[in-house]
Amino acid sequence: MLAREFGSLVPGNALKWKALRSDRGVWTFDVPDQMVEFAEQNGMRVKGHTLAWSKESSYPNWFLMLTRAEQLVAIRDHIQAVVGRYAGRITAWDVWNEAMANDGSGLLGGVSEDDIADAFRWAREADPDVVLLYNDYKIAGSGRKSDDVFAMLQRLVAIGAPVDGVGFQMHANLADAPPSATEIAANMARYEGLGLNVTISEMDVRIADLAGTTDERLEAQANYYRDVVGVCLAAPNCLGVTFWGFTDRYSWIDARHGAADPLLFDENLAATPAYFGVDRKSVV
Ligand code: 9MR
Repeated sequence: MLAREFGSLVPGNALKWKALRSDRGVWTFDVPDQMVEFAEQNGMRVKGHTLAWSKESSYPNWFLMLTRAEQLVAIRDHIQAVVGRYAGRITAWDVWNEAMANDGSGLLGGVSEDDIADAFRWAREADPDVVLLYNDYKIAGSGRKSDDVFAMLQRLVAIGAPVDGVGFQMHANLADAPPSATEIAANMARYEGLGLNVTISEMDVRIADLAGTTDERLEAQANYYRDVVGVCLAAPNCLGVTFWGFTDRYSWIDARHGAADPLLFDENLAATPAYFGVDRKSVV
């Protein structure tokens, strides 16, 4: 199904620190290697996720025991090794994931903009051609966090850090007023003004908490998928759309929020109305 339906693949967890490096000195590349080979055999592109992440729980314990200075050296070594290993095979990387606070208090966890700039430089050195992205949630539409991330990327561009674009995660809950297509289009346009690309990087659309009949909820979901994907298609700087999973059977939403139906294929792998709402040209 992946090969038939999609043109690009993102290992959802297999390239994360915890998966690659659960023990210090041990690298576990077998799963991502298989995924990259699968993609190549099927003519799919691969995006990597993610080289650094401000959330502590995304790192193995041995990393958390290091001093801040040692952690930065470890991040440099990690980026050189992982980006270098897949150079020319992975076409885009999420370099830093979720660095910004939701409440306007700036960067999380003692990370500085210089640290983030360095990570982009190390990734660029390891692969001169790969697309380098900053990735975060609550930044697709308007609002404080969206503005904070934009301002940070503006500063990174101004100092010449090799940032190519930004990923809008797009974990949407239709019962919780997700950003409108108009807002997302305006946000993509301001990034275009900065010379940066955008992607819709982790889209899923929760409808479990929405009022109405099942058919009405599924229709609202299909409309939202269609509208957001349409915004990307119409924006000259939007590189593509990634869905955070393809079947509801394995969505993270089920584990985190209970039963839900956020994706293009249901738990039995049948296409949902949302699948038919998405213009397939956009699934790159
Ligand atoms: O879907 C992912 C889930 O299986 C993992 O347990 C979790 C922790 O690594 O990460 C989930 O994916 C997250 C992504 O890496 C970053 N943005 C938010 C995603 C959903 O939590």
